[in-house]
Amino acid sequence: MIEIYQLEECGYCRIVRAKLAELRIEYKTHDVPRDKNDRDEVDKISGQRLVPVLVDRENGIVLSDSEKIVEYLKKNYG
Ligand SMILES: N[C@@H](CCC(=O)N[C@@H](CS)C(=O)NCC(=O)O)C(=O)O
Repeated sequence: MIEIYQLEECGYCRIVRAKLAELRIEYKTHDVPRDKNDRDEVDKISGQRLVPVLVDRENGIVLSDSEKIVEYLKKNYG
């Protein structure tokens, strides 16, 4: 299942959640700490500390940046 590292109030994360909903993709969320200094798990997974981050384990994909994530979802799940 697709996983998203995110914050509920983050506008970029909202864009990604909206695309997932539009494409009717099931996903699991991981809410990250507000302070990016506390986002060691995000850093370990993606090499940076901003959210959203998408993890698509089935396809071995880890993506950060909402625009890249939306493009990936459209191309692969649209
Ligand atoms: N260009 C990135 C921007 C992501 C971004 O700025 N995320 C914010 C949350 S909305 C963040 O993680 N900020 C942490 C910080 O800068 O301390 C995208 O489109 O995903």
